[in-house]
Amino acid sequence: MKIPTPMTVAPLSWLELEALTDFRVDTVNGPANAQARLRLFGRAESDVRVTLYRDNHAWCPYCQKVWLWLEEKQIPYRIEKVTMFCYGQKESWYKRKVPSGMLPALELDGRTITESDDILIALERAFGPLGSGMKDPAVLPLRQLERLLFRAWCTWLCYPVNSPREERYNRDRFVEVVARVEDALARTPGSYFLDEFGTADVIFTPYIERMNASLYYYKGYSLREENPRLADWFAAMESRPAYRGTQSDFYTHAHDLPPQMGGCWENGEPQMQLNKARVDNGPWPGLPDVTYPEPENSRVEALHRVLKHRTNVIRVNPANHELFDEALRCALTRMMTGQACTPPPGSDPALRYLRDRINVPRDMSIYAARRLREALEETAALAGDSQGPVLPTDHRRDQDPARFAGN
Ligand SMILES: N[C@@H](CCC(=O)N[C@@H](CS)C(=O)NCC(=O)O)C(=O)O
Repeated sequence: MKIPTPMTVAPLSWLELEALTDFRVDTVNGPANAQARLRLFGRAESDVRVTLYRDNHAWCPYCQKVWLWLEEKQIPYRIEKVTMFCYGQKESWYKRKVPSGMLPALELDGRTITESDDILIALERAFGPLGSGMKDPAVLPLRQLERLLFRAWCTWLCYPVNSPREERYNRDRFVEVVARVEDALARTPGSYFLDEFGTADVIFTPYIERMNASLYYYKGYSLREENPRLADWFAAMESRPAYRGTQSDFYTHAHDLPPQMGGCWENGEPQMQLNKARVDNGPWPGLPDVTYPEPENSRVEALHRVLKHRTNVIRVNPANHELFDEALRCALTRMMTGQACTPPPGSDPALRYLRDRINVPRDMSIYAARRLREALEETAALAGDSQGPVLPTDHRRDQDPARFAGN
């Protein structure tokens, strides 16, 4: 008996796809977003005293700390984006400004400041603290605790071990420090580190987010699910639009961390294997990288972002451009209509090449990225099971911003 092939539809044209999205975002005065080059929060451009130099990929944790602070305080600022070493060549104009090339840097009334802590201290002097400030006696021990947690995380994640015993030891040391973080959070009635949201929360955010992602993926340990106070803290952070705009996802962190950290080491345990497969291949709904409800416009956001950059997205794909053009329209047709659309034969690795390179929040928000990855994967599966080229772990020059010039 002949097995009936599922009904599939023809791909929509680019014009038809364009008609399906009305996504608009005010990058200057709207919610925090990774695309903005200027943030005014309703103020005049002449009020801008600050320029933040941060990485193109919206990946750098120390940049996220300053970014979040500026967003929470609603300080008007400009954004200049710089390439990190592992993605490509550092811009020479930036090296003239900051010879080490390190990020972030900030210009405040024409004075250049580096080192994220010094930047926050200078910003506090100019604009007042965010809740309790950097040198507040309640904040200082929390800043130390954050560094302790950071070191315990690095020791567990970023060094190879010689035995399961050593692996367990590193895990136990990390879990001990997490228990101290839980105690610190338990000391206040609310969900934040102190009575009200402030600097301490901003300082913990970048690395707790990266710990949550990397330990889930490389160690099978779910920071957010195994620690109730941290779960509450995450949920409280996710209620803040400023955080949502800077928030990344498991997929992005799992693949962006190794080149930055000099390697992330899998422990090979069954839970780790399950988590890794799920982050890489789905199903993505329900992953503990995000818990606020999906916004209604996640698909139109994803479509809008692909349409905006489609020329480059097609140009940098290793596949034949015509083949990928059609395959990509198939995936977008599926995402927008829910109907299967069979892509041309041989386009499966090209679709997965893109699936593997959607970066949150650089390209789009968490839920938009999930929808797009899902559509790319489901569409690729109709053509075959060939994967794209394996993602490099010692650099990410496949993401060199120079290849996307004009974006
Ligand atoms: N202590 C510095 C650390 C900054 C830092 O390590 N920045 C990294 C990115 S996360 C960097 O700029 N590395 C150079 C590069 O990758 O291009 C701070 O707090 O600002």
